[in-house]
Amino acid sequence: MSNASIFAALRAAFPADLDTTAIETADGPGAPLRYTWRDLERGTAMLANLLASLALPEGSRVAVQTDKSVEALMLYLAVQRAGYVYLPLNSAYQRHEIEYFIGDAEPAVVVCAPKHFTWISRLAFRLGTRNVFTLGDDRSGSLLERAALMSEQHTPALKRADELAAILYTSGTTGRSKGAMLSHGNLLSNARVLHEYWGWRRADEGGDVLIHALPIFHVHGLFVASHGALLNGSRMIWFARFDAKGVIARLPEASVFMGVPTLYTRMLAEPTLTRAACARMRLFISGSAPLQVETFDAWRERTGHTILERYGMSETVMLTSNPYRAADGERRRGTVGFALPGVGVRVRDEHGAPCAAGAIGGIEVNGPNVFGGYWRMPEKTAEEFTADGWFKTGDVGHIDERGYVTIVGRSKDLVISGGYNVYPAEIEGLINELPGVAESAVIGVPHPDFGEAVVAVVVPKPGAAPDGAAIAAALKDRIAHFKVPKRVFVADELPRNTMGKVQKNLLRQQHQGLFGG
Ligand code: MLC
Ligand code: AMP
Repeated sequence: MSNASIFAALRAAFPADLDTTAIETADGPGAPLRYTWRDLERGTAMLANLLASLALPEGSRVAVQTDKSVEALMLYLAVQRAGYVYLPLNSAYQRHEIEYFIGDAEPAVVVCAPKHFTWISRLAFRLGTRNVFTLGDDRSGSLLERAALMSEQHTPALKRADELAAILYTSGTTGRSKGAMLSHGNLLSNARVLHEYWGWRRADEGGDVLIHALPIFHVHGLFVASHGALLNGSRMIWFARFDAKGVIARLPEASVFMGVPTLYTRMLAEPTLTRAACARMRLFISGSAPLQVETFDAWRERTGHTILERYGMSETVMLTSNPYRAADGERRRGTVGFALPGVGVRVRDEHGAPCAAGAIGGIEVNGPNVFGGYWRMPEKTAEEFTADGWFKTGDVGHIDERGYVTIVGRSKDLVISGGYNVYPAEIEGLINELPGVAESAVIGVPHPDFGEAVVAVVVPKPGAAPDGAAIAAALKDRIAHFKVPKRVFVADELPRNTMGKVQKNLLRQQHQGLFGG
């Protein structure tokens, strides 16, 4: 059997000269730090040997909540190298959220930041996890201490394409997060398609250099960006945190940048973003949230570059992309481009009938990139696939005669704020538990920085007078802060239709000018 492991494919793409730079840090403790390809080879081997020494059952999950660092990327690669299942967790998640993920995924190993060890280890041991390690953003912690004792030789695990490689939790519309199960085949097929479609240049073709400034706990930073550079043997300039001025200062050394729209609007606010700064750049890619046409136009005007917008999901990795090569068509603003090679994208009406070109309906997809289902939720999985095996994305849009896909909305009740997904049902459930609250509605309203911002409207219980700021403060103790409403309004009642359903569209209209967006 040939090895279908994502790690094996990435390793095979390392340059022949392992002593050249693979990653250079731009910020964080000790920056600039230079990691060679040999460092990645050795580091991942030692970490994989550490995992192997734990004699974990096949298919064990390794849950990771750490700050972004090159060692954290190595840990991801080592989990793939050792053949286990990687489970990344947003570093903003708090106890309430972490408890759910560990309880649901039952990881054999948990790796956390040293500052969280006390509570996370207690929680993990109670939920049955045997191994808890720490990893700091400054190379501190028990993970690297233990790995340092391991051999630098490790034979990558042999994997079939359908074997599980990662679980990415996406919040559910009913409030319970679902773990999207991605296989080696899902990850590798998508990485290869993007490698070809976006024309990655190897060293002998001018050598792409990627600025990596996204978090590595989501599809965008972890798979699209990291796999893209690694599969091409390309150097990365590594930002632990996005910083508009800092990124612009490094553009002259780079050729590829990937970001969510907020990163583009923040860079546009900097006078140092000029044509000269972007002169060596080959490709700017945007995704994870809608790119405003104003941003698209302003970027072209200021830099001379046309942002390439693409569309994907945790469940499917990348689905569509505007063309890279002019011969394939223009990068059309407001669209997410064409279905990627090998990916099926179709639009269906509410009865499941095909929509004509240009007609709006639910977007459904299939292909080797589409996940196998939600972790331990077979009914939920069955609901999200059509009888003929297409995945219902929950996005609403249309496809024109040329094949350009446009997303016009979502049938799922979801807010995307600065590229992070927030599910109103989760926040409403927590608000409704607070004293004095009868009910609530959480909506997304236009926001100049985050695209959409989370806002809540709360109805008090009779005689109660809950305070909006106090509600937001109470939520900050419970959930990741990016999910906490930026504003909380108190109202006598929520608008409802004749069926009794809350009319969120009316609330959105009422508050649309809130942030001047
Ligand atoms: C941070 N905050 C946010 C926020 N990010 N609030 C709303 N939405 C966001 N996205 C809040 C924090 O909670 C904090 O609040 C305050 O802002 C400052 O925090 P910070 O950490 O200093 O913020 P900053 O570094 O400026 O972060 C902004 C950002 C970040 C845009 C750089 O959000 C980011 O990296 N977004 C990218 C997300 C991403 O990679 N998505 C890809 C998903 S994959 P307080 O109250 O604590 O002060 C996917 C599939 C696909 O969707 O197609 O790619
Ligand atoms: P996630 O669950 O974090 O993977 O988010 C996936 C969702 O992000 C998709 O279902 C879309 O709603 C949204 N999304 C991703 N890329 C784009 C894009 N380019 N334009 C609009 N929405 C996008």
